Amino acid sequence: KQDLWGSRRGLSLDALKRGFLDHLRYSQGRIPKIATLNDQYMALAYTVKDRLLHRWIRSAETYMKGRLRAVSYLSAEFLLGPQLANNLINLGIYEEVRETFEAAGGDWNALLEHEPEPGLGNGGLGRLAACFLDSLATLQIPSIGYGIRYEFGIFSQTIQDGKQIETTDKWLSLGNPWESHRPEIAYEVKLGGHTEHFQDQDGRLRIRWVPSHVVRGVAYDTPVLGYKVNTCNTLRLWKAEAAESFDFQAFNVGDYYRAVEEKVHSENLTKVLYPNDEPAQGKQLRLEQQYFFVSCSLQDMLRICSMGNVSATRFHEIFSVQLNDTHPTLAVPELMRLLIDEHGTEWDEAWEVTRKTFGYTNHTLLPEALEKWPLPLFRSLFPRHVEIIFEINHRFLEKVRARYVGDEDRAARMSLIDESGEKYVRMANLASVGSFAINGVAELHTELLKKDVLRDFYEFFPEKFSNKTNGVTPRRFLVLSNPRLADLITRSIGDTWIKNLDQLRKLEAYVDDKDFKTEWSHVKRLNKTDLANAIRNHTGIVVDPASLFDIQVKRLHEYKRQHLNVLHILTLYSLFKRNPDIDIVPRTFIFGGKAAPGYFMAKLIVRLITAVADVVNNDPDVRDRIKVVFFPNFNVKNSRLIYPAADLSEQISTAGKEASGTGNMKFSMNGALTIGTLDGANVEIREEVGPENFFLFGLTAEEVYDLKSRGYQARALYEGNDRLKVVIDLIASGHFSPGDAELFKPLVDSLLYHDEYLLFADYQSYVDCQVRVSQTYRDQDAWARMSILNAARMGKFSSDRTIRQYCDEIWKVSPVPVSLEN
Ligand code: DL6
Repeated sequence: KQDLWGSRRGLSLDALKRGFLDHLRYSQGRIPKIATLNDQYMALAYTVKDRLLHRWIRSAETYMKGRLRAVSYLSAEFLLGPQLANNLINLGIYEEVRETFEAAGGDWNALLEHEPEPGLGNGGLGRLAACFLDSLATLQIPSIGYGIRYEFGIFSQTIQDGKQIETTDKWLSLGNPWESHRPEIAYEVKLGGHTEHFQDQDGRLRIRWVPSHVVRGVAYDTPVLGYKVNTCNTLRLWKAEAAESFDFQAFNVGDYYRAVEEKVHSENLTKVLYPNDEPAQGKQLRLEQQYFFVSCSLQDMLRICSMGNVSATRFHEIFSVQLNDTHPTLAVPELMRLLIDEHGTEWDEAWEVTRKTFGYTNHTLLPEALEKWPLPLFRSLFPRHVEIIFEINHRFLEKVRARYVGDEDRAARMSLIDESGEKYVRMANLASVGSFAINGVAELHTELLKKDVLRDFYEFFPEKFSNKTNGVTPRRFLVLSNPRLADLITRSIGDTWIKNLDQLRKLEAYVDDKDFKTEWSHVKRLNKTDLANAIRNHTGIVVDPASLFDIQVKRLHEYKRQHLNVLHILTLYSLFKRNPDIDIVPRTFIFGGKAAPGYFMAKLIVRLITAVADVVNNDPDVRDRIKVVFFPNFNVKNSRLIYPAADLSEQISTAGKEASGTGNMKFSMNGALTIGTLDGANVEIREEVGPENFFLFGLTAEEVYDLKSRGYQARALYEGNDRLKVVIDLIASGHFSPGDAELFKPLVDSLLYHDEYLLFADYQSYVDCQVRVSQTYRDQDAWARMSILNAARMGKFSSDRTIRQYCDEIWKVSPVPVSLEN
């Protein structure tokens, strides 16, 4: 027995080896001699998962015993990234396992490369949710993440003939060793139909929802281990299945195909993650997804309450539920429905419970990204919820009208229903009314929410609002991604920084230490060489690791202004064309990121980057002094090569548009310097690292607002700036699109005649700032100093700090250590 336990639980190399060989034999049915890379990966993953499950069971037992208050994080996206290395790091056995695997002749890098990326998110919002799970477990907070088990995650991107091509992401095709299917944890989710009023045995008026369609949600659990603690929490993702595998009536009359149609329709529900930046209206399936996962999750939480003999009316005492943006907002009327219709709770009490349960995090200031759903669609899917929303709205607007007598405009703005034309359900209003706490994700963002997007709500209930600046986990984004730098830091200041990132401040003592600086720069050079090799493998482009690596990786969006970066590249290019001998600091411009498949302008920007790369990289006048690369399929997995290799991080969104950004934090943590606007969390990063260690340019959010209200004329700026004119004319001339001079016309026209995101207004300031970047880079010693100071001052941007603030100020939950002893 001891032996068996050893191979399942032990952390000694001997126990791990036995576990691995057992899984190879009994889970994969292979002997080492003929094991494929996939067999090796699966066997090692199962070996690690055994250790996780041991901790998971102990965590569940501890939580159950104490009837503890827990956090439930509802998110339509969890962008986890590969699990194996992260779990080994959190177990504290990464190095030993790597060495042993390699000593036995295994190819460790190939093994890590083999692991598919669970791309269950679009970008920042989904990755933030994954960082939060890591921090919650590391801080030993009882918590559960609830989301959707998409069969296909975010699409894979390839670049063909310079264009983005999307292919489906078949992340489950080789099996997923990390998840546990829990067929016994399943719930029915109703859709469509109508409601009926009836009297119950006690003569009370009740409402029953008679659906037209029922889907089953089945749980798939992934263990989430904290760093060097025994806490192992759960990420529970729901998969849709048919409630009945056949419509027997249809089957009986011989209509076999109609019978399976129902099954196919149900299973479609969790087939695919929708890319954001696409208009949501009309996407019925997406709305169904949102309801599906919140209904399963709330039913699950109510089951957990009843298992602990806690009545439904004490739900809010057991669970603090965070809505990650508005996607899970149907949880508000759904909890009301479950309490009133299924648990017989009176309205007032149900509302009290609901209001005390939810917190709402807003992640966007872009008006077009604020979700609203056509009322007719909403009613056709959720007839009961519409009744509940109308009642919430009625009671809420009574209070608004009582406070602001005669201010009908305000009432119309705050209404949960947009009635200005076609009727819509406003999800941000519903989330704001149905939550006890509302937060933005960076100081500036929260201020702008209060001043603009949610201003009426801030005036109505100011006490609900607070800021929680985002953070990222240093385990994945430093320890795992940048082992060389992590090792240098640990050798210098010890390893306490991994759990307490403020400790990085101790690095400041080394900024004038010559040897340390040499080592710091050496690490960067090695990381750049790794990235240069990957670039050559993926794109065929050869880049020089001695050049300044200037990197912009993030989703493609006009507000993020990848095309402003291109305008700078073309400014340098035109200098080379005028004087090929000009002395310019060699740079490699690296882009990465996906464009939403239906976002024409974003895809055109990808096209422009690759077209510029083709010309610039091959122009003899440039003589390889600048290179442009579009790194395909940027994701969590390959970000491991990218953040550690950056000299310069591009954070150049129009001020007031980026809610926070988290890439900005990942770059600085890895010693990149930032060129950026005063937008999102850039503002706080600059405050922390010091203005002298940050390359600032551009208009402030207030100046953007003023300029727009004065009437912005982009064309006048173009006419008045010779350099800008040369660059725009070069694009417009067809220089980068031989045979199709009109290719970039939509982009050029949108800049000349509209320039919504003020590229022209910020152009000169950006180009001037880039000159300062180059001048600084010429002094490698000064650059290394600034790089060290950036990393040293990143303590604030650990997601551990963010989660601590959520725990103390919103969720009111405390750590619960888990012991492995019974
Ligand atoms: O809060 C996480 C992340 C921020 O860092 C980004 O600035 C913001 O753009 C992103 N927001 C979204 C919005 N999606 N929706 N809704 O992804 O959130």
